[in-house]
Amino acid sequence: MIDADPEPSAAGATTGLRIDSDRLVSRLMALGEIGAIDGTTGCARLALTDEDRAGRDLVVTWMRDLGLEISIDGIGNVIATMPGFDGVAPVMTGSHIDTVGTGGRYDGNLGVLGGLEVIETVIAARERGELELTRPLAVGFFSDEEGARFPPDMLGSLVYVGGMAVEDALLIEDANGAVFGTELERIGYAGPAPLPGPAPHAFVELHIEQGPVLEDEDVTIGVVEGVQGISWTELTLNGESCHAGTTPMRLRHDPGYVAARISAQVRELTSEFGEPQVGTVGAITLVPNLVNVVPSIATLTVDLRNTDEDTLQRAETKFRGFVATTAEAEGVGVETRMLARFEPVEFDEQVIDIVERSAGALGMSSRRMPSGAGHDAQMFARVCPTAMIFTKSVNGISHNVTEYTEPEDLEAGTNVLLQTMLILAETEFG
Ligand code: HGY
Ligand code: MN
Ligand code: MN
Repeated sequence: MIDADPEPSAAGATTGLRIDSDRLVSRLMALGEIGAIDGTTGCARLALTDEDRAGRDLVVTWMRDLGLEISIDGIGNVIATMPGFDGVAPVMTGSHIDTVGTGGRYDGNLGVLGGLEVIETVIAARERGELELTRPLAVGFFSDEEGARFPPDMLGSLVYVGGMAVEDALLIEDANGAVFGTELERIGYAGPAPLPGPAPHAFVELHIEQGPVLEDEDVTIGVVEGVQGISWTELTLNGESCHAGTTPMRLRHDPGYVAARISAQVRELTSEFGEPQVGTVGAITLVPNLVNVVPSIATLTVDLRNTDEDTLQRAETKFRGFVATTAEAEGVGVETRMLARFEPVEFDEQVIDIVERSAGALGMSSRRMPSGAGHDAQMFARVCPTAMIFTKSVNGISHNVTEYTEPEDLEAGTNVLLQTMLILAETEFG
């Protein structure tokens, strides 16, 4: 039994146990080689691609080597649990190993491999008789967290917690018409485990911050209190293609012009609303995309986020009004498709407090903060006490091949995860 003092002593939290950071970093580098982008330290493992399959196979091998019980469910989530606890609800950690197209080696991967490292450390301590647990620890990776290929993001964990029927999720198509369920079968990860999945005792996710705050303030650990609201919209603007030289401006119905105006307005809207409002037009495609042809179609995506739901709704209303007015003035038709919409999420105060005290007990500086990015933890917050741990991102960069986190910060975050999971295993929630 760990000296299960939920008040970890300053000497070293609940136990002097520490992770093996060399082993953690070597696994992160090995996984990062799968889908590696030539000439960079980045990698591309879009959900359900061959690269994603290869990454999954590697991590599942590591899970099996530890003797963990592995479940794969109907949306492709993989959860590995310490055996021998007769179905007692686990303390679960995890994240994702799919990446965006210009991804780094740490986004999501740290949460999965950090969780695996914690479990390996705990298994060894138990074998040495230094530790007893009343609850198992589990680590998972959840399908299609990025949503970059199959929107919405956090799809696997959303289905796991019952936020979307698996039947509906399996029908989602990517931009080329590939179907989620078909791709999942193709890579061999359509599993038998039931959905929604069983709620864990508690869930805590380790993740890189992906922003500049911890580095700017030189704080080691982010104690994440919640996740901001997310609104993803896809717009298809239908105009009329014509000759770029012969067609007078007054006769044009140019969706490319409307798309450009929308993109500029999204930026202006964030200035008008002020922080923390953010807005991004990440994808614009024109058809036929030729120098001397006024486009017939423009497709673009708009990502709006805010920590406050009412403000996010006001931003959506303002943006939609602008789209309607601008398109009408140009004689361009508009088709709208919501790709993702999640309200802001607040994490559990007790778990937040345990993360904060674990960092303090390990002598690490920490600060409370919201998450600007979406994470699988925001879905688990629907079914169990949940919070997150952030560790620094160099230059605050992520979703970029130069994404980097120093080894000592990878180690710090994973040791806080270790302590937090051990305390959660001994904590009963009201
Ligand atoms: O988009 C996000 O916030 C996350 O990276 N899926
Ligand atoms: Mn992530
Ligand atoms: Mn990401």
